[in-house]
Amino acid sequence: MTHPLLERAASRGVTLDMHGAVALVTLRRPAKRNALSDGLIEALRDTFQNLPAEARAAVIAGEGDHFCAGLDLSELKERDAGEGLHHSRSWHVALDAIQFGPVPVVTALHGAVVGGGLELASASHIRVADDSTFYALPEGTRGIFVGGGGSVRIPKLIGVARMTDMMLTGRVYNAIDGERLGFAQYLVPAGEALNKALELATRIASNAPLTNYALMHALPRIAEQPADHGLLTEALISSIAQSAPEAKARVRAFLEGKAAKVQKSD
Ligand code: 1HE
Repeated sequence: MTHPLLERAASRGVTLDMHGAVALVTLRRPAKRNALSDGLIEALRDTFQNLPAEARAAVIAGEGDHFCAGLDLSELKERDAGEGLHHSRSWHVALDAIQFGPVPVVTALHGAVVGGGLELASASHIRVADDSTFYALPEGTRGIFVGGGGSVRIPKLIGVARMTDMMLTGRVYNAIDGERLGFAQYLVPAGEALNKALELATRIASNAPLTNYALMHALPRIAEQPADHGLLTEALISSIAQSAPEAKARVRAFLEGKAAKVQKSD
């Protein structure tokens, strides 16, 4: 039986469909370019906090011509400082549920990936963009600031200077430049992002779960630790990962000539 919170999420515009071990999570508000209302943000949170146990990886996609137009500006009303703080924190909870949830997440990008839509994409682990994708942070020109974790996550992808430029000048990056700068790790022809994201997620789903866990939960924290702390954390997490029976079996399979070799890429 479906979890009641997943049913509520679907009624609010976030659906979940299993493709084998991959949970496909789709924003379904195309008439409003998947603008993120409070209801949609709560639905994303509930979905990622209640993924089916059989999910080993996830994909986020957007219905219609655009991935996501960011914050639902029609809900941007006068908030006092405390209300603004809690609104921003509610985005942090939802996007943390994606970045630090149970499984790696791939986003399939197309069309507008702007404002909060870019913040959402930045919380995932791999971004696949198609040729129609464009990236912008219109907050700067709308007199507001990022509030969904963008100031923490986006500089890690493209650097502080480029994010500052985007917000000060309203600069828009196209799909080719976006991949070159680090927004997306993959660039595919228009209409192909979802297929590529599902293909990658299926591959990720076959990894040893502890390796995926280490990549999601340990690597970003190690990268922020002082070097000597990071090296100790690395030693701890790598010793945990290699001790799993699955790791032993995979290494044995290679040594016995039963596992794939690393192939030179095209
Ligand atoms: C919206 C939104 C929205 C569209 N909130 N309703 N984000 C922005 O500043 C981006 C604003 N949106 C746009 O620039 C454009 O809509 C798009 C480039 C994304 C798409 O253009 P287009 O021509 O395909 O669609 P449209 O005709 O502009 O929009 C279709 C409808 O969606 C229209 O409503 P309608 O009732 O007139 O049909 C739009 O009003 C509506 N719509 N985007 C509300 N964002 C945690 S802090 C994060 C802060 C931010 O994200 S700020 C950036 C907000």
